This record gives sequence, C-alpha cells and structure tokens, in this order.
Amino acid sequence: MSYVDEVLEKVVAKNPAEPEFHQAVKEVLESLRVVVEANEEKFRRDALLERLVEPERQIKFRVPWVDDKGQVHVNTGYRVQFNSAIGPYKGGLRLHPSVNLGIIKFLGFEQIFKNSLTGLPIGGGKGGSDFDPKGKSDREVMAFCQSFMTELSKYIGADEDVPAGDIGTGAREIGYMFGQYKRIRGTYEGVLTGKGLSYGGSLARTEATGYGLLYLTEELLKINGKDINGMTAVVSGSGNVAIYAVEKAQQLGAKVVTVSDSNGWVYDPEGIDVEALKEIKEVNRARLTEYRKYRPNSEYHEGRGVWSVKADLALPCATQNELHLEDAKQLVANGCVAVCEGANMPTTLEATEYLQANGVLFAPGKAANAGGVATSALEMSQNSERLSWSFEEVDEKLKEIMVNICHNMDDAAKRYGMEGNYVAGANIAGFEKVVDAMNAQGIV
Ligand code: NDP
Ligand code: 2IT
Repeated sequence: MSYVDEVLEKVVAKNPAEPEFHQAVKEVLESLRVVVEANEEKFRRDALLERLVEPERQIKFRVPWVDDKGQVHVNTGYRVQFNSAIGPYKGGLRLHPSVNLGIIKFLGFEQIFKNSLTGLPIGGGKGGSDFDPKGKSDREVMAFCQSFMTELSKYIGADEDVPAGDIGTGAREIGYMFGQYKRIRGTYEGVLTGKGLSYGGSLARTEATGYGLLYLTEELLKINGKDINGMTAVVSGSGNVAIYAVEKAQQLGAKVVTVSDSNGWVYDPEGIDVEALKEIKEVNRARLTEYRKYRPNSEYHEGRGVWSVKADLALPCATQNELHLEDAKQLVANGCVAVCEGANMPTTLEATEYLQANGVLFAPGKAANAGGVATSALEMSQNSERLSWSFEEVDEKLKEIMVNICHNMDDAAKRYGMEGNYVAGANIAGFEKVVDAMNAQGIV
C-alpha cells in the first residue's frame, strides 16, 4: 500500500467519528501524492506524515458560566496546538454549538498550510467551544469569555500561541478575553489578534479576510485572462468574511446579488447594500429578514439557495461543507467561471472535483482566505515593535501577500505537472516550507 494510503487509513482508525478531520487530511494528502512519492523512503522512515497529522498538543477543558437568571451552564473548551515548525501556534477560536474536537482538528490542520502560505512565521492551531453567543446578553457573553480564558490563559502567550476570531468570535469576544488574560497573567502582550484599535489591534484586520479573498480572486482571474470588473457574484454567509468580501467585490466592479445566514438568504438583483448589511449584522446583531426593510425590491428566502442563482463568481463565506455536488452542478450549468473559498472547507470533496473537472477555476480556502491570518501576523509585528501602521500600509502588505499566494500556488501546481489545479498547488506550496522546517528541527 502506498505511504499516503497507509496514513489515511491510520487517521480514520485512530480518530473515529471525526469526519471533517478525515476530509481535510484526505484533501491534503491526496494532492501531495506526487511529492510524497518522490521522497517516500525518507518520509516513511521519519514518520513524517504521521507527525504531520498528529497534533503536538490538544487541550480540552470545562467552561462553567452563569446566565442572567442565575442558571449555571457548562460548555467544553478546546485548543488544538497542531504544528509549531515555522512559528508560534496561530489560529482562531470558533464559538458555535456545532463545535467538537473533530471540527477544531480539521480547522487546525488546514491552518498549518494556510499559515505557511502567508510566508509569515506562524504555526498552526485552532480552538473554540460549543457555546452559542446568539441570543445571549453582553454580560452572559462576558461571563463565558472570562471563564474560557481563565483556563486557556495557562496555555497561550504572545510567543507561544496567539488565538483570534472565527465564527461567533468577533471584536466583542476578543475584548473580553484579552481583558481576562491581562488580569490573570499580569502582562500586556499581543496574546490575541483582532483586538480593538484602542488596545493594540491593527487597522484593516476587520476587513482582511474578505478583502484578501477578493485580492486573490482578482489575481487568479487575471492570470487566466479574465477580469472581475463587470462580473456577477454570489456570496454565502453574512458575517465578518462575507461582509468585507461583498464590499471589496463591489469596489472592484463586481455585482454581488446574494448573502445568507443559517436561516435563509437574500437575493438583491440591484446588488447587495453593504452599509445596510453592516447595520443589520455588526450593529444590531439581527437576522437577514431585516434586509427587506432597507431594500424593498430584494427577496428573502428561507433555507439554502444561494448557489442556484446565475453568477460568474461564487464565494462561499459561511461554513464547512455548505457547497455540495448538486450546487456545483448548478453553478456549472449557469456558467460560473470561478469558485473562491472565503470559509474553511466550504466545498465538499465531490463538489470540488466536479468544479475542477468542468473547468471552473477553484481557489481553496487555505489560500483564498489566508488574508485574515496574514493580517493577524501583521498585528503581531506591530505589537512587537509597539507601533501601529496606517490602514494603507497594512492593506498594501495584505494585497502583496495575497498576490504572492496566488502565484505560489499556481507555480507549485505547474512544477508538478498539475497546471490549474490550485488545490494541489496550495497544498504543495504550504507543505514544502513546513516539511523543510520539520526536517531541520529533528524528530520532535
Ligand atoms: P461569522 O460568525 O462572522 O459569520 C458566520 C456566517 O456564516 C454567518 O452568516 C452565519 O449565519 C453563517 N453560518 C455559520 N455557521 C453556519 C451553518 N452551520 N450553516 C449556515 N450558515 C452558517 O464568522 P466569519 O465570517 O468570521 O467566518 C466565516 C467562515 O470564514 C468560517 O468558515 C471561518 O472559519 C472562515 N474564516 C474566517 C476568518 C476570519 O478572519 N474571521 C479567516 C479565515 C477563514 P448565522 O449568523 O445564522 O449563524
Ligand atoms: O481561519 C482562520 O484563518 C481564522 N479564523 C483567522 C485566524 C487568525 O489567527 O487570524
């Protein structure tokens, strides 16, 4: 049996009931086959792939907190410190009822290669909890965040592990967590990114993932002889990534006609009103049903449906496995030319294969959404030098990083005879640097 198949079997046997983790590992290892085969003897002897798929450390802890009525709740907290070969662990914290160890491991595994692709010195990690911030008062969210950080603070630090936002974790949660870390550890340090501007945050971090997605998309279209200006786009999600993806897509001349949340989706034939979206989601923390009050000519539909709308460009920006084979077929039938992932692993393996087989340009999340973590690393740099850069300076660096990622994944795919396969290109380019660092540091 080939080394890749052997390790894939072991991962499934050793980590039962973690389908998302299996999926992420399968996608990466399958596309690394050529690289692994070229080094099979050495990699096997060094158990390189076994070390790559086994987190360096997994922390799981109890998070008790009291609601506004005096009732105690218990959630589970996680931090998976996956790989520190190229830098301190770096990656977000997801707060969503669906969170379990397998979800955090898939996200942490993806983060290793994503962080490597940024070219910045950050290792891979991820954390979170099955806590649901939706419908909670600010005080309840604070109570949860303080309890969560009381335990997490034992394992993180500016040079050890630097968490940030993800689904359900935004500026409010990062603020409460930062305050509690400082109070417990007594140090004022860049232990979290995505901080507010008044206490060490970076300009452009809020916009970074969505903007970065569009910088990469624009470049990808350009190297394939296409222009984003004038295209119609469908976006899923209506959170941090989706909002700034819509904003930048519009700035680049595309018309975005959809957004969604977990209850339903909006179709606005005149183009999404991004200021209305910000007010609904960032200020009022409301549902998308509110959108029609701002734009009476738009439609609201319950359930899923974004991928059924005719568009040149599809940008999934909500969550994992939200774009299925049937959706991919509809996109292709409607003449879609590119799918670029703002979320982590939003496209199923079958849908990805179908899109690629039908000539759709497909940029995987670990490349396309790397702008968020890249700008987090820029926030770390600013914290280290105790300076703040201007919006333009950060945005310019972000753009340069995304354009580089685009070319690096394109070049890596070409080097291995897989031109146009950006999944393989991103995985190979990310893997090469991590493996080089792992080899240099011995068996650890
Ligand atoms: P937010 O919490 O700000 O927004 C998430 C959005 O996705 C909401 O509209 C939410 O709807 C929707 N959503 C979440 N879970 C589901 C679900 N199970 N089914 C349907 N819709 C869902 O998160 P972000 O925008 O930060 O994150 C979105 C994606 O981008 C995630 O995959 C995240 O891992 C990834 N990402 C985020 C980065 C960042 O910097 N924030 C960086 C790189 C990737 P609802 O409000 O109804 O739950
Ligand atoms: O998935 C991701 O890259 C993030 N949620 C951002 C991580 C970070 O450390 O900024």
